[in-house]
Amino acid sequence: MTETRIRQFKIILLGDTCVGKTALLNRYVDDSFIPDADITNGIDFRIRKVEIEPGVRVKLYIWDTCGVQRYRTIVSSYIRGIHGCLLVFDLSNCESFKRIEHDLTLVSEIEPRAPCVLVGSKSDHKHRCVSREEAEVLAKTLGVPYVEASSLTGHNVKEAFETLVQMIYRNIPNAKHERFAVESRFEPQKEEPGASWSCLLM
Ligand SMILES: Nc1nc2c(ncn2[C@@H]2O[C@H](COP(=O)(O)OP(=O)(O)O)[C@@H](O)[C@H]2O)c(=O)[nH]1
Ligand SMILES: [Mg+2]
Repeated sequence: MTETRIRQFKIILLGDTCVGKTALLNRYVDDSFIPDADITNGIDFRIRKVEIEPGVRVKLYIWDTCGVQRYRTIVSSYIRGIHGCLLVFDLSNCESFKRIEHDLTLVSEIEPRAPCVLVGSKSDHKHRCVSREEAEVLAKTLGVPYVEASSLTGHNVKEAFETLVQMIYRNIPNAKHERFAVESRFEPQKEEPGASWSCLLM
């Protein structure tokens, strides 16, 4: 009988406010899109289980941040202990693209070994201000993969998350032999796929 080992990966979504981080997470976990959903207050938390290769299942703990600069210190504390990061910008918002290096620097200072994936969100948008070429140049400079995705249509959302998951998996020494446990100060109460947990910042 094939042994199914469960690993736990902690992932964080970073990027400016309103770039579509929560929408990416909702699409990935629930396969849903809620137009004009509530703004993330502080930090939210979702879980999804995936099978990354036959017999190897991973439980993803995905932290969603609010993107507001004044929460930088709090967000920094959530970056500690992460295994990977999605750096999200909005293809129709140039300012959000300019912020990417800042977010990557934050991750590199705290978890230098954590792989990151650059995500250009809202690829369905008619009005783009960041071209694919510009984003690919930045990704190459930063040494990270680049994925364009739309939570509205669902295009490439799974690919964005699972590119990162594969990088994390390959990053773990002896990944095929070791059980890999997440170190988290906040364990969720519910553990079924799609479970949510949130921390409201006042
Ligand atoms: N057209 C389009 N709009 C999106 C997409 N993703 C998010 N939005 C919209 O962008 C706004 C901000 O999204 P949200 O996920 O709350 O951004 P967050 O602050 O980064 O979490 C909302 O009005 C969403 O409906 C997308 O893929 N396409
Ligand atoms: Mg949000």
